[in-house]
Parts: sequence; C-alpha cells; structure tokens
Amino acid sequence: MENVRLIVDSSANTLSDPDRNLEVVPLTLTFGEENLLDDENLNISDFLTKMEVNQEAGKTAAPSIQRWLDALDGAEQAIIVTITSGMSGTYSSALQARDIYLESHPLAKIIVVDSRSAGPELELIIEGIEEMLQDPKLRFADLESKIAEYRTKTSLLFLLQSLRNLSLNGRVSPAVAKLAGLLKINLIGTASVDGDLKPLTKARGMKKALKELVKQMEENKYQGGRVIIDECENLADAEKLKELILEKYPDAKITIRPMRGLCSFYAERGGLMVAFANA
Ligand code: X90
Repeated sequence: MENVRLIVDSSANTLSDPDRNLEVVPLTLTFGEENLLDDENLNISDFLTKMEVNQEAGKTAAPSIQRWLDALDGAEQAIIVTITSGMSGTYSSALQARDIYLESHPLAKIIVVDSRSAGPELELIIEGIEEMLQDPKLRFADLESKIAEYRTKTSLLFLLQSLRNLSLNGRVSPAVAKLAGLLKINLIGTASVDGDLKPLTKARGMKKALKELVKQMEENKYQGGRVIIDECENLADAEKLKELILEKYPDAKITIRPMRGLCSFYAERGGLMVAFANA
C-alpha cells in the first residue's frame, strides 16, 4: 500500500525521514523560562548537562494539537503512533488533531495508535507497520486490527539508574517514586498492560543488571528476533548488553541508538531501554 504517512512523537528516539514517509512530532522540554523542542536541532549532551546543573526540576509537555496538524497536512492516509496514554497527554492531543483534520478532510483515513509504551518499542511498531505496508493487497481498513495483533508481540524493558525526573514530574506512583530515594539504584522494569512504568526487580551493579535484562527478555518469550536498544550516554553498557544477547541468540538482529530528548529527560544518564519482538 502506497502513500501512507507514518507519524510518531519524539519519544520514539527517531528522526523524520522522507525516504520512510516518516514525520516526527516533537514534545517540549522546559527548564525555568526556556522551552526546548525535542527535534533534530536539540543537542542532547548539552541538554543533559543543563538538566544536571539545573536546581529546579525540568518539565515536559505533549505536542500541541497544531504540531500534529502540521504533520498531517496534506495526508490522505496516515498512521500516528504515540507514547503511552498512561503517562502522557500526547495520545489525547493526537486524537483531537485527528478529529479537527477530518472536519476539513472528510475523506482522509487516519489511525491513531496508543503504543502503551515509549522509546524503542514505538520504532518497532513503526517497523512492523512498514512491513505490513509492503503487502500490495492489504486494505487500509484492515490495518488497525493488524497493528493491534502485532503489538501483542512487542515488549519493552528498561534499566534506570535514577527515577528523579519521573518522580518529580509525577509520572510514577508514590510507591515507585519511593524507590527514587535509593542510591545507586539499577531498577529494571517494563511497560505494564495499561502503559505505566512497572518495576520488576533491582540489581546490584551493572553486570548483574545486564544479565537480569536478558533473563527478563527470556521470560517475556524472546526467541532471537529483532531488538532495539536505546541508550542515554551509555553506549558501553548498550554494547555489553548486545554481546550478552548475541551469546544466547546468535541470530538476533540488534540495533543500538542514542535516546533523543524526551527519553533522555526521563531515563536519565546511564539509562537503557530495550524493545524486542517475539517470533
Ligand atoms: O510531558 C509529557 O506528556 C511526556 C511524559 C512522558 C513520561 C514517560 C516517559 C518515559 C521515558 C523512562 C522509562 C520507561 C518507562 C516506560 C513505561 C511505559 C523513559
């Protein structure tokens, strides 16, 4: 199927790419008076330093409806994939934009997918959709259920060394926020069915934490397919994790990418997010 525009928010850690017909809509990051757009112009390592020296907590905001409308402009068929509605207003602003767009473009077809996840799992979902679109016989009307089915095969795990920004911004429950006070935490967690942060376990030391991630992948029925590891200033551990996965699954297809602004803000320095697909 041709001419389907793919639109994703910047939590997917990806950049707009005309060759993929892919548009990325930025969230906003705020420190004091300063608003930064999470787009290709953002210097992530400056931004991380700014975040660390900043005394007051930063904030983030979902894309405005207008930004979604700009991304939809002129599209006859589009699929929007957003960060989890369980932790952000991004999905809701995309739904509102769709309704407004359809008023002026009544024949347009737009699907909005709530990923119930963040980061690399959004990229996996987009890749899955790109594969579906290769089928010339596929009808747009069948896409929504196909995407829902594909989503049952993708998962997200993450490793966080700090929960500071998540708890200061009220994005985790008070019980989870309590963990943030612990020093040198290596929290391993996953996206819950509702798309909230779900802690699974804590690990002492990075070596154990990486082993634990692989163990959790196995428990989540990983069998050696596609993996995307997103890292926040932690390429070294991302590469170690890749090696550990390849030791057990030599055919695994693994990509490592740097996080963009939104995920860097919440996962913080050292954080890893791992998305994988089951056979
Ligand atoms: O301002 C906004 O609307 C954006 C709020 C986003 C909050 C969550 C970002 C999470 C990023 C942290 C670890 C992964 C947890 C994912 C659970 C679904 C990364």
